[in-house]
Amino acid sequence: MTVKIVEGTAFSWQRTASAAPDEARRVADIVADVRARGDAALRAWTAQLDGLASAAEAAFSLRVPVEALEAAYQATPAETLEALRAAADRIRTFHEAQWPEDFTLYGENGEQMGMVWRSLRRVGVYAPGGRGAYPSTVLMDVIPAQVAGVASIALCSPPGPDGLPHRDVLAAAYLLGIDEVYRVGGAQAIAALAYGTESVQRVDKIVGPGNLYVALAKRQVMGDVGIDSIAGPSEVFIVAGEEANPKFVAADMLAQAEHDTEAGAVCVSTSEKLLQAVQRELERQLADLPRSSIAQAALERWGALVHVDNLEQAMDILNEAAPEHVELLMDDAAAWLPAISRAGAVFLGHDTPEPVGDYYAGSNHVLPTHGSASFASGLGVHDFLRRMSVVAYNRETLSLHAKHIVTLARAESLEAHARAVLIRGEEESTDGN
Ligand code: HSO
Ligand code: ZN
Repeated sequence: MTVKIVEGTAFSWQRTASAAPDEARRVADIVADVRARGDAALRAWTAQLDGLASAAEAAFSLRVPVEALEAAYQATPAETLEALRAAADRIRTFHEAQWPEDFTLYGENGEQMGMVWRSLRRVGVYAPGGRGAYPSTVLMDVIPAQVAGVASIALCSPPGPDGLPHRDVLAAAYLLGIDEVYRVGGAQAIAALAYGTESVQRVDKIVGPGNLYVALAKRQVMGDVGIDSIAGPSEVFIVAGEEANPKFVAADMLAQAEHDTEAGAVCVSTSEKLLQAVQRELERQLADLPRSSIAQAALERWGALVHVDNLEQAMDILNEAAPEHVELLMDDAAAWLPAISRAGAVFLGHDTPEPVGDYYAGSNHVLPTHGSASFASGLGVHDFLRRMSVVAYNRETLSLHAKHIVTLARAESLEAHARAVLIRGEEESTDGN
């Protein structure tokens, strides 16, 4: 396998997800069934798709008992728990710094206009099973919600062969104090969170990555409930200075590529010599990588080594691609930050490999993929808050503003709007003005 070296002028990276009409129809059926039949539908789909219950066990509880959460926690290696706890502390600190400020403007006629922030009341977190069952993602989804003051958090995750979600997912939930966990996955979980069933109370917003069925279901329920984003396969875009270490570049490309056969990894450089060295390093490091077949498939489809004439051209290609992760493996990395306008997260310098952000720095690893960094940002405290505007007038302010308000109301043929203002001018003021 060789990742080809291409010229920047010939390179484009359009990572749009392909339409999946058949799957979308299946998902629509599942969502409709959960809306119509509630728990009975959840059990039926869970039995069918996750092989959880035989007919005799058809009444299994959808909620995971707290004892099972505790048992998962106890069964998790101490060093894993210690690392999760340390990561959780750092993620909490980073997210606490994100709380936005309320503000009030005082107008010159005595009016007040402000903006206040309020927490969402109830949030659903989806944690994938199988190969994507990452406890680190549970931390990334739950902690911002907790920091934002969300009072009620439910977690859904598909059951494995033992009838329970992945042990480490349960352990991470328990560590964060989450005790409302359902062994339900896929489109049926998203439908349950969006519309509610007998067992699962509906939520205001759903966050968390998932497979194609989860992504399609999120798209279908969006609007009836808030959703974070539709996460696609992970991707990294590396800008390597001539001084970059090819071993580091290759290692960082593989760290993305091992996620998924659709993951993406690109390195752009002005040095053809460096790109050739990266090419050789990729081969060498792939050889003994446990997930080499996944990484190799990803590199074949979405891997590229791009030669550019100058770094300005590199930045143009980067901003056009709007990738999830950017690494600047350059001596003067920070100096190039102002040139980057469209990326999920940026990692500066030779010693900031992206896994630092996946696990430990404290920044969130739920980030916009597939070019959606052109309009979206990574998950954070804001995603669990709402803004409310607040306005306060007194009688004098109202009389001073009445003329324009009445004019605009009548221009829109809304006479009652005009009268709601005018009627106050005819009454004695009760507020001392
Ligand atoms: N790189 C993934 C997150 C992740 N990595 C989880 C390891 N575990 C998407 O940002
Ligand atoms: Zn990762």
